[in-house]
Order: sequence, then C-alpha cells, then structure tokens
Amino acid sequence: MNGSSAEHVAEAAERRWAFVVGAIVATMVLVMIVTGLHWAAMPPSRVETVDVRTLHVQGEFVESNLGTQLGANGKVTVRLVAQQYSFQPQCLVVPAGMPVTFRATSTDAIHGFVVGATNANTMLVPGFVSTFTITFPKAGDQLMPCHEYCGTGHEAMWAHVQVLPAAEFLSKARGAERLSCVPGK
Ligand SMILES: [Cu+2]
Repeated sequence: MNGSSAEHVAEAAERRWAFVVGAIVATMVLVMIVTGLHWAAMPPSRVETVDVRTLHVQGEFVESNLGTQLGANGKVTVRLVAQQYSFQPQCLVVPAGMPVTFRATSTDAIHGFVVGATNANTMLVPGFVSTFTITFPKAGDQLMPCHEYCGTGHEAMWAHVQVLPAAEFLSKARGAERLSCVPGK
C-alpha cells in the first residue's frame, strides 16, 4: 500500500465517523426541539400548592384529617403525608371496586409511592399536592413503598394498604371520621 492510498482510506474512515457523529448530534438536537415544543404546548393540567411550613398545624393535612374519609356524597378520599422516612398514616384502608381519590404531599424531600402492582403511583413534592383517583379491582393487603430515593432511610420507607371488600369498608367508614389501619387508632 503506498502513502497516498493509506491517506485515502484514513480520510474515508474519518468522513464516515464524522457523518455518524454528526447524525447523533443532529438527532439529539431534534429530540430537544420536539420535546421542548411538545412540553410548551402541553402545560400541566393542574397545579395545587400547599405551605410546607404550616402543613402540620393548619389546613387539610393536619394529623387529625389524615387517613380515609367517606364523604357525605359517598366519595372516598385518602389523605396522607410523606416525610423522611415514613408515611402518615402508616397503614391505609381503602375499598375494592369503588373510586378512591388520593391527596398527598411531602414535608421535606421528594418522595413517591406505588401501591403493590396497581396504577396507584405518584411523586410527592414538597409544596405541592399530588392527587389521583383509582379503583382497586380486588380486596387484599398491599405494600406501598416510597419509590423516589429520599435519603439514607429510603429503603425502610413503607406503608401498608388494606383493600377491603366494599361492604366491609362502608360499614367501618360510616362509624369513623377518618379511617386507618394503624394499630391502636
Ligand atoms: Cu421517601
């Protein structure tokens, strides 16, 4: 192989790699432009804020208002607070086969939870109220871990969820202002 043909091979290889790198950069820029435009065109549907400094002493998330509430209109609402490294209440009671609305927030770091293998799954961000409505298909006990790394005690951050048959839930909920399965409450 003489000098000029070796140069020719090297130049062709470099041109090929330059093309590959250029294509990767172009793809990444395109993804940034498309997602940027997409997000700008679709702002969050709702944002609800809460003051973390007064969360424990006034308003919706005071301790006595946490747990499951059966409203006069028959709506089921679960309110809970996450903090390093626990949920309050530590054990939730919900009915099967009825829509349940969760309302939750965090007092310190970003937390999150998922209930068993269901779609009950959200992030909890200090200063914001996360809410969603879900119907649990069947009764049974579920585990509810924190699924956002929140510090050294993260792996110990769990709650329990008791999904009760609707009739059993209703008879319990009618006799209590706020329901939870925390022992002694
Ligand atoms: Cu956590």
